[in-house]
Amino acid sequence: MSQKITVIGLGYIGLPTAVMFASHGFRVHGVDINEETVASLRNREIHIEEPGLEERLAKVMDEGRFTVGTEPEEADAFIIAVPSPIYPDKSADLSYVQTASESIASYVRKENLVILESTVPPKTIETVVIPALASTGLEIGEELFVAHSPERVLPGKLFQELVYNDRILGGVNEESSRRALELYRAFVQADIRITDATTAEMVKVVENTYRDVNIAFANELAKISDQLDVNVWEVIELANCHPRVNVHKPGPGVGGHCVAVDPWFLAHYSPDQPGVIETSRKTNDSMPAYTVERALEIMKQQQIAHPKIAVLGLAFKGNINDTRESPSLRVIEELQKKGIEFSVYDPHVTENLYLNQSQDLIEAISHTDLLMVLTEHSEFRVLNPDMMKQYMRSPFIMDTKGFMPFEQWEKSGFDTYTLGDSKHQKNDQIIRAGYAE
Ligand code: SAJ
Repeated sequence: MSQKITVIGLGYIGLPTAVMFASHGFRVHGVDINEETVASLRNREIHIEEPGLEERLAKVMDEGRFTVGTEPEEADAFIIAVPSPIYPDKSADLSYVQTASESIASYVRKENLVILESTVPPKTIETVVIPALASTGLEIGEELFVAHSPERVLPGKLFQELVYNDRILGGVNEESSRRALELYRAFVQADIRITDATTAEMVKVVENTYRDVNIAFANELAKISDQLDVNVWEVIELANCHPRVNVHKPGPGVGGHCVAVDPWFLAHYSPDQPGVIETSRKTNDSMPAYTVERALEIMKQQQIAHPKIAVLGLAFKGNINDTRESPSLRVIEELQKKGIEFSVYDPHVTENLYLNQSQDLIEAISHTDLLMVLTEHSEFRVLNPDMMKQYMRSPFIMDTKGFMPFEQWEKSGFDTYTLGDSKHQKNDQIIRAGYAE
């Protein structure tokens, strides 16, 4: 009989991970508290956009290797992959991790393995997960094995990264790490590095904090460049020619449920208040308002008294439909606060979140004065500027992600702008940087 895994939480990480194990010889039972999610999964419909997920899900369900429900089932291993958001005061909300850990306690048996995949503040296993399993009466590390195995995968590339990214595993003792390693070897083809649970918790948070601090640096450079009349994209591209420099890209802010959230799990421990982590968070959070300010300056320079802005992109990054913590939502809030007329279009976000959101590009851009590109969707790169110009009231475009082929837009008569380039240099003078992976 093959081994069985119960996965708690069928979201962006839990569902693909469950499907991955099911495709590698395990019987998997997926659990979600959301009945609608469970019902749609039973119909093989997925609620998240991830290449390859739908096909794989259908296959493992047809083979009877993957079942879903709202209640856990007994298994050899339990994987917890639930959200770990922050409260408005920026402290960690571990209620989902706690509830999930408690929910499996009555199904856990001797010799089982419990793995936490959710990103959490250091010491969560010790202070939340283990206490929640106390009711099992099992001795942790001897009869019940517990480990942290933080997910490190990028939405949109999940099925590659699950296999080929190195994985960090931190058990509460060596035997827990060893058992977790055996499990993940089923599909991980990269290095699996073993450490203790608290170090693993911290490593994961450090990775996203590194990214946030680096992006904040790039955003600060963009603001400085606007004052110095230099082009930040050129500055970063040239600085990154140095073999030991890797400045990330500026943009309208940092979104998603990871990079914009996880740094807070560390910032609270910093003896310097505010330390560099908190300051970086604040810099990145200041970018949506800065973006709107820049857009309005451009409109003023162009003597457009009552501009209408087309917001292109609601997702927090390119080619996905995820709007969680998206800077676009904050940009729209700013526009609303300032009473600026706008429309919204995102080819990946098929549900209308705003009254003035349209699923039709032409309708969204008609009679607008400025295209404000906030997300690097591939669809935007191949827009036809001649066609866009026909429907717009004025030919202005602001690309906050530095990825649009401006030469083409300029040929079609557009004035092109980005962040961190107030002098508005023409494309032939600058080097356009590729998007940092
Ligand atoms: N961004 C910039 N400038 C950049 C890079 C990104 O402004 O140079 C913005 C993006 O537009 C986006 C935000 O940052 O709004 C976050 O995007 P991301 O691609 O950095 O991160 P996520 O949230 O999609 O995924 C991250 C990844 N972490 C790292 O790369 C260290 C991923 O590996 C993690 O699994 C994921 O967080 C997670 O779940 O923790």
